[in-house]
Amino acid sequence: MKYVFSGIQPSGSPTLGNYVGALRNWSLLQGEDRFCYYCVVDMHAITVRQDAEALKRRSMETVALLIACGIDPVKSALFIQSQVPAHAELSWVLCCNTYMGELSRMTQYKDKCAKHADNINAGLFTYPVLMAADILLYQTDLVPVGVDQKQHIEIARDIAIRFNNAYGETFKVPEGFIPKFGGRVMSLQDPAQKMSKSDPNPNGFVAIMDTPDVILKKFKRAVTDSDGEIRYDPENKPGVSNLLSIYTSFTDMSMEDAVAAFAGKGYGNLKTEVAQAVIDELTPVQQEYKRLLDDQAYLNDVIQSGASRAAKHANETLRAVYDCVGLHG
Ligand code: ATP
Ligand code: LTN
Repeated sequence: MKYVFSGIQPSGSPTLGNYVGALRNWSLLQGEDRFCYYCVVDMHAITVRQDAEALKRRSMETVALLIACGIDPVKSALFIQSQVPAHAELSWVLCCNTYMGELSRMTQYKDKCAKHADNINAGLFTYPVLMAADILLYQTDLVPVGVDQKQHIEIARDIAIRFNNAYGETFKVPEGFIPKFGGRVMSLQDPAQKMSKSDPNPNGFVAIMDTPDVILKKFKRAVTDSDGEIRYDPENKPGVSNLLSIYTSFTDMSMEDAVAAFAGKGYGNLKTEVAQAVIDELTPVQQEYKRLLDDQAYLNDVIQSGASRAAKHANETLRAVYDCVGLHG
């Protein structure tokens, strides 16, 4: 059996970037010979100040969204991080086996410090260790994420290798799973920046829950260039290339076929076609999400059963780790 693990923070409303870079693959990776653990990482979210009630509500909304995006809570374990204490427990042991130097090189840490200069807390610094604990608890083979998480997967691998060398084979060394196109969906307003749900300009991102009108409007306003030719060239034509790569992700077309289909057409046509492909796929997701939110009893059952399945596997690894380092547990 192969194991898949991934996590999403319940902060803000998820975007097309989250969908294409991660969520879509989460559902596609569910298969006969793989068991998937999908986690709403609320403990990661508190590295940035949160309103308590809003955080609880958004964690449940994120669970509903994951199911609406095709995650089957019977096939996979879908759970909330804070309900499985082994994550925090392993994180402490791993913190004692991680160097300050390697953590201070993390680009997400540097970015977040710049964004939240009034709250540079220790949790922001040890964030990648908690993420390594998430992954390593489940003897994970594959971690489906967007490009921005590559450095965090690398440090999780380094921590696993170092621990195995020091204490004997304890952890599987995980691999990242990053899509070829769509691993880094760019902002519609500034195609040099990644699309981010925390972008203060809402025209930069499309939220999965945006209405069809809003989605169309945001794509129509997308920044392109002035040469008028539709081709894939991320360096010289970042805006158009971003639209093309979103289009291929939503239509399952190859980049070659997509470029051929738009030959001789204008940017206006590209924008409306991309918007339509996105609307077609997101409409049923939105309907299912709304239906699920009305069924809190079902969502509660899902997270309780997800947490108990996850805890069983996580506690096995944690016991082995405690034994290695000499803790009683
Ligand atoms: P923000 O967009 O506010 O920076 P985040 O990066 O913290 O949010 P999460 O919700 O924690 O986002 O990310 C969930 C998954 O979505 C991760 O695997 C991440 O790599 C992926 N992801 C986030 N933004 C993008 C993007 N623009 N393109 C592709 N994948 C993305
Ligand atoms: N750091 C990730 C979210 C995350 C995650 C994980 C992803 C926390 N734990 C484990 C994959 C595996 C983010 O900010 N996108």
